[in-house]
Amino acid sequence: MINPDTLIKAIKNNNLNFITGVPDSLLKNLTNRFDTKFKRHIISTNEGSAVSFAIGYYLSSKKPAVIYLQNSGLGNIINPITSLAHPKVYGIPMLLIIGWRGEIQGLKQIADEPQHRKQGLITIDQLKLLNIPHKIINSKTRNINQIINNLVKTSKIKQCPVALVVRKNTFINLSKKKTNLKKRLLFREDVINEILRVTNSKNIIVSTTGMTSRELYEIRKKNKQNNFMDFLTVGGMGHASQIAAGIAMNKNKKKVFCFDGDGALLMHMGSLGITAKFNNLIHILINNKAHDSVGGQPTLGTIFDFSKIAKICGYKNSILVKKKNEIEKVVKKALISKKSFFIQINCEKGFRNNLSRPGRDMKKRKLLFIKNLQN
Ligand SMILES: Cc1ncc(C[n+]2csc(CCOP(=O)(O)OP(=O)(O)O)c2C)c(N)n1
Repeated sequence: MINPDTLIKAIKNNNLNFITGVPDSLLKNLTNRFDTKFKRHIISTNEGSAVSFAIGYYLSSKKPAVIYLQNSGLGNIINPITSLAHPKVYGIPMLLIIGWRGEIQGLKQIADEPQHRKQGLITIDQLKLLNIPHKIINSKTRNINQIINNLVKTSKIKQCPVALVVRKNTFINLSKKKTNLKKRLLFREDVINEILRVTNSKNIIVSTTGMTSRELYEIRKKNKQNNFMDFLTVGGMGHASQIAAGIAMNKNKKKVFCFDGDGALLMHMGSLGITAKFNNLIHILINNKAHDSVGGQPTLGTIFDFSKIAKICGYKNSILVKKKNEIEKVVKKALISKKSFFIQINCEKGFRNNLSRPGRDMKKRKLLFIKNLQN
């Protein structure tokens, strides 16, 4: 395996000193080093925004920035890359570091979650289509220095984005930190448990990407409750609330919950103004102030009061909850309210390490969801 500091050194040897991006579990052993290794490291809210920041950085420093992302973030960067950074437009040098979920080895795709199947399959073709010169590395790659030197050189000569594509288990973990679920603290799983105590099988729940959906699935299983009215937004991070809004618009006699995350909400925060329009929508933001599902990197949730933002965006009711014993009361209030409702619940980051994963047949889940929604 590669020591993440070897790659960081290679990047710095090329005089690249600014790094930004959105965290990813596959890259976490690398990205968790950035705060101490780079003078400037900004955790962005969206991969497309990170690329745009990099454009501004280049224009004002003449130096390429480094942007890290999971390959699912390619969807978010395609617009600023194609319409701005591509050599057919401005031609902006930058180095992308992309974690390759659902990677292809030889002719086979390694097993990964359903949301990574298609994205994993097309990642390299997408880079080719975007004319992004790239290099794939894995745990056995030895000539990291040379690879980075060549990529940066190409980026500067061709005035274009270049990419380093990283396979699973490439970097060793230099962090000694262990997450410790201290009993008396409030975690996301406790929050979901509390909410489910007051909801019933007629309520629709749309849950966000990452551990929220896994925990919802797990709690349903443990409580032997059916989960046919739960829509798990396993991919498309940041879009759960709009899915909930689409359902709420058509099912206006039913209460539709969105279980959102701070990282996810921040990714497309403008949509708050749309969700706020639906009076049967209960938007619950579980704010653990981190990208907990992919390594616990901090988000702007550390400083934002989302309940105030939601109010400004048009939610008729918006409440901040900090204690476990307040959750039930507030959710009950939301269930009888005739106006749109936003609830921010603050909690700690951390999750059990024996969480199971939702089944893999997403089409079957979709059909069950649609069928149950009609009743
Ligand atoms: C477009 C995109 N970028 C990055 C990811 C990787 N990813 C999955 S979950 C997650 C963290 C989500 O953070 P938050 O919404 O705060 O929820 P938490 O994990 O803290 O519960 C990230 C970055 C992704 N799935 N999609």
